[in-house]
Amino acid sequence: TGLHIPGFPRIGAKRELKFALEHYWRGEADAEALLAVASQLRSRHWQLQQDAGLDYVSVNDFSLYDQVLDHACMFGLIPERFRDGSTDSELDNYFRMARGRAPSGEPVRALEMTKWFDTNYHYLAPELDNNTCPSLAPHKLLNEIEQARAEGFNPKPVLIGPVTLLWLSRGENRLNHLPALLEQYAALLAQLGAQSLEWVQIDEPILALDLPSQWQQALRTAYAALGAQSVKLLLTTYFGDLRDNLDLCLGLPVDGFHLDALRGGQEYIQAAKRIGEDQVLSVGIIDGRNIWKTDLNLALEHLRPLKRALGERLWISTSCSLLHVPVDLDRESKLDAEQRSWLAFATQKLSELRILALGLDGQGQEALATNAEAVAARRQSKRIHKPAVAARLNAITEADSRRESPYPTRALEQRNRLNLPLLPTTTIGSFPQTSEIRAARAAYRRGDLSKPEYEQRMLDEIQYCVKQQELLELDLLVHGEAERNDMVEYFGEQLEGYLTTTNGWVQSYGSRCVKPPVIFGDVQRPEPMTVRWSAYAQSLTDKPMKGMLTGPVTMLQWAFVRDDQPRSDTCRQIALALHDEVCDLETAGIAAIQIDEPALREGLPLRRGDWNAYLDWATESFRLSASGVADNCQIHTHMCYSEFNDIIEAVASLDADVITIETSRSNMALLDAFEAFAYPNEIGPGVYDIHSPNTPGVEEMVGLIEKAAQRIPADRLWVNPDCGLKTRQWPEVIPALERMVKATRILRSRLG
Ligand code: THG
Ligand code: ZN
Repeated sequence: TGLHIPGFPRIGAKRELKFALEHYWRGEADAEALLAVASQLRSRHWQLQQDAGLDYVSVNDFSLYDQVLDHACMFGLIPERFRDGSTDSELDNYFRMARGRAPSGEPVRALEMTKWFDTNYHYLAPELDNNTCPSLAPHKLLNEIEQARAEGFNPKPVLIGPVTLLWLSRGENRLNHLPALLEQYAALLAQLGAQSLEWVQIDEPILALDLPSQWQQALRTAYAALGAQSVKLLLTTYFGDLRDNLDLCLGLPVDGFHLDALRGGQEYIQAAKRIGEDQVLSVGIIDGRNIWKTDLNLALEHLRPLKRALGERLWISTSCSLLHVPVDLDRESKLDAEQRSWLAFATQKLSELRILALGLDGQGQEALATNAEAVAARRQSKRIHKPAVAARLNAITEADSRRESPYPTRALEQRNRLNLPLLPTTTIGSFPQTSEIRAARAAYRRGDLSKPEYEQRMLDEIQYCVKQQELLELDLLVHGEAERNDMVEYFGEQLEGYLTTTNGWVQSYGSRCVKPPVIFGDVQRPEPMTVRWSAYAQSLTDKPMKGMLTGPVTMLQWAFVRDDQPRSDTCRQIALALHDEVCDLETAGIAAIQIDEPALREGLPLRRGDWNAYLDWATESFRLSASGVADNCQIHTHMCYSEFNDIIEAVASLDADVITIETSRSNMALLDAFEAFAYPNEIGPGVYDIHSPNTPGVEEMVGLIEKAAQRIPADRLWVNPDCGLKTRQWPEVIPALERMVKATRILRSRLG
């Protein structure tokens, strides 16, 4: 039985790669130091795979920034602006493509960053145009293979397949580049074959998507060309079932297939019956997208018949690359024994693979018995099921997710209460997370700062933040969120049914990581979470203070979610907990409450046919959280980097009184969807891009607001930046907001 994984996390159990990268970018370490850390991480991760008894170690799953960018570089898909006149080293040019800057050289527009399928990982989209001319530069891959061999490992290189690579790229008529790209892939595979490598894993995850027929044809063309190479190809799919692409996939002339046995339903069983006698089937039966310990005995029940049918042609694997889970559960010192017994991170999943292989050979009885106990204990744990939560969920009625009156009625009451001017100004919620704030939090975590001292510092930060907003003469204020580490983790720490980790980092993009909390049981709010901070902030000012919450869909989407009930039920439970918080904020005198849902769109299923079912429960959950308040309480929501055209009805069905969105980068083009749909409620299109260090001048903002006012009636228009300000510095934020307020005043006098 072949044992392997499609990929391992590269950030390091202690985020060594993150720190090495950031040292290098700051000029505190040289390239040699960075590359040494990278090399050590690869060795360590290969050693873990070999120690677990895997037959192959994955090579080229490592990346200094992003694996898609690595492929763009390997195949010469490098836009003009990174090719000419640069004196950068190859390494620095790579970082310029990723970040728009490098320790040396001029700044330049980076490649666009976007979501990797439905994960929380972001990749860099290659850009293709008429000047694109694929060429092969495989030294990174070849060096890593050489390193693995020199260190005594058996490498299985991992490649993104040519059709998926084109699909993920930007540019018109991308398929026109396929023939030229295939020549380079063929040349690469020939080189790998000449090195007497046995297997190459070639990933085509787009097989889990709805594919236009020309893209299906492209896959046939591609593998007709590549399948004839001497090196064996393991065509790898993940993240979903293949449905209408299953026949296509199994018909491709490759030497093996990897299927996702978690999200792919029973398709791996069909595949086992249909593959050829000289083809292998890699069954991804351990979840690469979640952190639950696998029920190994159940997995063995599924695998045994396949083993009888396929013998050595059955391979066992994780469903997808382990990039999406934290590295090592052993680094979690604060979890109790029971919680620990439920979980498996990347390193533990390697051991699970080993036990499965032993089990298929009739061995490993002790480990299997221990696993059975752990799985049963989780199922029966008293900490998971809370009858009160179930009862409340069952009692939900249609009215619970509906505001008392429709928007026009609410708007009048809110106008009377809030007494805001035309084009009210506000911000998205967070203000700079200064190094002082982060240092205070770290000291508190270490025990060097007492809880009262820490909380006093946060209150002082809030006071400062409110003062600044008053000086700026903004209209609807926020408290600035100094007390929050992350918009999801912060609430996960306070809700029952969630656990949070101390080191469970997962790469989000480049050197940036998040620690997704784990939803293990019924969710309940033991006590108010934000009320004292918001009430304190409100006590400092006569202007209205906006309460600030993370919405149920985002709380779900950016967490590891329990696998023992539908996600929709878990989402509704979170919504009910947030509902209570919203009501408590209202009782505390907060007149406007923002419930952020940046992850609403990225939660969309990969297949369009599944969208409506998701959007129904997702939008219902939002409304459930928002609908407990009186008409005169104004509900806001915020979404970032969303393409709204295809989900505008769902966005409208949230029925938020005000939505703030990112639009400045698209020069208000995003508003087209809202105009075409005649979006009925209030909108705050962001007038400046907070992700860019240079903010536009007053005239530019006036132009953007005017543009917005051509599409949305001015009495339903707000003025705000396009996202939270926590990544910026106060010296940038103050002048930017000053200009924003000035621009608003100019327009008020023109329109009013
Ligand atoms: N929170 C969570 N998930 C997210 C985002 C978020 N997913 C999507 C998007 N935002 C991802 N963007 C980021 C942006 C910044 C960082 C991570 C993801 C980041 N992380 C710090 C780092 O890696 O240094 C973490 C530092 C810390 O918390 O101590 O800067 O906003 N849940
Ligand atoms: Zn945002």
